Amino acid sequence: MNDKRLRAIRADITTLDVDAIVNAANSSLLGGGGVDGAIHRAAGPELVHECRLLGGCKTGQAKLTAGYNLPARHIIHTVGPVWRGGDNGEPDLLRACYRASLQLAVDHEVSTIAFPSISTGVYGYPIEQAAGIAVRTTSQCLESTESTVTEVVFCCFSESDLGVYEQCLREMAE
Ligand code: AR6
Repeated sequence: MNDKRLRAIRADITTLDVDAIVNAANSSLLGGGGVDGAIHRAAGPELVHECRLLGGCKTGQAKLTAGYNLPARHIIHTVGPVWRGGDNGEPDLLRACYRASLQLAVDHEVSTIAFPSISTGVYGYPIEQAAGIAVRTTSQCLESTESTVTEVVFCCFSESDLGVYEQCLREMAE
């Protein structure tokens, strides 16, 4: 299946002019390093004020805030699993992140959305496995629901990650 709504690019996710960007957050939702730190810096201090009211977020779940100073209207914060070898429910939890984020996107009538490569930085999830889950789960979600989403961008930070995502998209198209 060749889903034309999905594509991968190399970019800083904070610069993307989409309806919603997804943040690879931690369960406090109060900021951190990596893409989370970049999003908080670019959105500005009002973001953490809103996040404080949300009461955190469990692994595999997602919560939505405004985008503040970002071009994106919304930020969907999700908490990916920490990689502990792969036998501790990590694939199910990572799938749950994509599902929960896309459900929130539909609930808020989001049309264009960008995901970072959740869990594959500090949290150590192997990129090949994580990218496969990202691409397949997203495609399934768009197929199975009356989705408002017309475009999903997998926003990679490195050239090598982009290569992995492009390979996954090609494999799905075969
Ligand atoms: N735009 C797009 N992708 C980025 C950006 C950016 N500006 N910056 C980093 N990445 P990570 P995780 C990529 O570590 O593994 C935080 O401290 C990065 O290269 O940000 O889910 C949170 O608070 C990698 O490919 O998220 C949590 O404590 C991907 O984003 C913890 O890290 C994810 O790497 C979450 O760890």
